[in-house]
Amino acid sequence: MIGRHEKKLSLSYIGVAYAAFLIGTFCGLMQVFIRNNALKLPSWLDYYQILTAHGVLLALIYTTYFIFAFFIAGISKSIGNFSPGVTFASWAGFWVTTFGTVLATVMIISGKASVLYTFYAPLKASGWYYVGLALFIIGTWISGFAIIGHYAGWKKQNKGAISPLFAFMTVATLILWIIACLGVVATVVFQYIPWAFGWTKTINVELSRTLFWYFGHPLVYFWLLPAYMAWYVIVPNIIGGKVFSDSLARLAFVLFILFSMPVGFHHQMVEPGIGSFWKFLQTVLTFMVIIPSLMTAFSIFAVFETTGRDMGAKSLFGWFKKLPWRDVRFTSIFIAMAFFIPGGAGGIINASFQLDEAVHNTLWVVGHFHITVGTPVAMTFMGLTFWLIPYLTGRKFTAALKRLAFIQIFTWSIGMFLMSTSQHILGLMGAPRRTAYAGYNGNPQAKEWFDGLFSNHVTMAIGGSILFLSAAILIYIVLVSLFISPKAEHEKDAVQFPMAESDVSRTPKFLENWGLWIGISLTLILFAYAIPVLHMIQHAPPGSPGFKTW
Ligand code: HAS
Ligand code: CU
Repeated sequence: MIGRHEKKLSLSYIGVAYAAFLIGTFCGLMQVFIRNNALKLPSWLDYYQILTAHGVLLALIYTTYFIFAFFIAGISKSIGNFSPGVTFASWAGFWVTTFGTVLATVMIISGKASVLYTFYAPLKASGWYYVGLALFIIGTWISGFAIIGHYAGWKKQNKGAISPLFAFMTVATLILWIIACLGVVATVVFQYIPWAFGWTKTINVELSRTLFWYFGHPLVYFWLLPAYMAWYVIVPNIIGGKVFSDSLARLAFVLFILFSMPVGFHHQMVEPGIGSFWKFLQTVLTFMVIIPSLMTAFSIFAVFETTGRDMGAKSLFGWFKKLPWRDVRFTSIFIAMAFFIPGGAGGIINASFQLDEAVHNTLWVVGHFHITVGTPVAMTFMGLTFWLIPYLTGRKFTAALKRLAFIQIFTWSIGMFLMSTSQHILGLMGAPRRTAYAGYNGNPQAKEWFDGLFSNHVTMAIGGSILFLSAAILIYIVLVSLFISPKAEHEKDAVQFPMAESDVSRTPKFLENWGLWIGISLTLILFAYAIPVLHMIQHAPPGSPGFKTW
């Protein structure tokens, strides 16, 4: 049984997550209409302010809060409830993170931080915005260490035993997050804050971008890995099977710890000031980090097929029909996975040194992240929401809610398909990203390019509107399952946390040798970053003053 505090913590994280989701998706709706020239904003609101809010609230706040909700509920299920110390630290972490979130959001809404979610220097926000970001991260560290401490306590009591898969994956994801954040904390604390408050006059732009992307790439795996946890550990239970291979799943997560960090230059391919050797090296390492995703794809197909065959499927693809299509907890996540096939392929295109020249800074990249974080990750979180909230509140997920959930995931899929396809195609035609301005100064020839079925801003706006409709339905489902739906009276009606069995009998012990993996990870980071970063500091051009372009 989940404890009272774990339940409250998890629900508090979910509450903030969905508040951010509501405001964030509304900002997204406004954006597609501005780019379509159909919406003029009032003078106190501008495109870049909304774009910043959209990115920060959805990519950073919604994801992080949902992830912690999932971790806390799942870890208490897999290795038991928190001790008083862990509970106290978890609440402290929640409040520090939330204080940082509120501070940063207030700065964005008051128009003092329209610097987008990547906050590239020399754009300069109010110093309090960066303080908010720093507190946000420090809060997640406190919560993260609390969970790791809980895990360490379990290990001590179960000497020599291999930890349950869910707990292992939680710890791996948190280790990745903590190592990744070192870069963003370094730039925010030592570069942005002194500069924004006027204690230093200039900033080393190249260094700040490099420290940001050292964090920015593993950030995407901090979003992805909890979704993978659902794919590895939750989905097999829902379809009536078992984890395909415990060792394979653990190895995939270890590979993410090793190869997520030393690859940030693939976001800086076109930047001067980084030698092409170092860019190429990080390109190669980027291709290494694709491997655990391919292993995941293999493992998912394997679990679908073996489970289907156990249920009596005979022909080559007969197992496909045995999947529980009427269970929205499954169908939502299946669609999420399907979106990740083109999403991942697009990532491989971006990571290819030369091809990135064609797509960098275009709407293509925006299309890419809407079919990575915006669907595979977000829709997995939606699929989890459908049972996680009822599990925590003890309420029922009624037949009416199930029907609504199907409408919600289908509208999200259609909206995202329309929007992201047009974003990819528009991007290939050269439509820029990070800009409110979408045409080419009325150049008639340019207009023609943008008139195809999928290559125009109208399709993008239709997609965006369907997405907002879907978001509104989801918020309704969340509110009903939080406050209104009837309580499950009998134990058998109560919604369960579906966690699949995982056979650890053949799992090698060294996979849990965290010291080894952290050591190799840090070595790879030094190898990929030490020399180019040293060059950036030694041969830095004069630093840049700040600019407020909005
Ligand atoms: Fe990315 C830019 C490269 C994955 C998010 N990425 C971004 C940005 C974001 C983002 C937010 O190299 C924009 C940042 C900004 O604002 O500037 N990305 C990659 C690569 C991968 C990748 C190589 N990205 C992600 C994930 C994200 C994400 C995951 C979020 C969660 N990305 C890049 C690059 C850029 C970039 C460059 C910079 C571009 C530029 O110029 O600025 C890989 O990790 C992808 C590997 C994935 C696969 C897919 C495996 C498939 C699976 C599903 C199986 C499905 C099944 C269902 C079984 C190889 C696991 C069966 C269903 C049936 C229908 C049959
Ligand atoms: Cu990346």
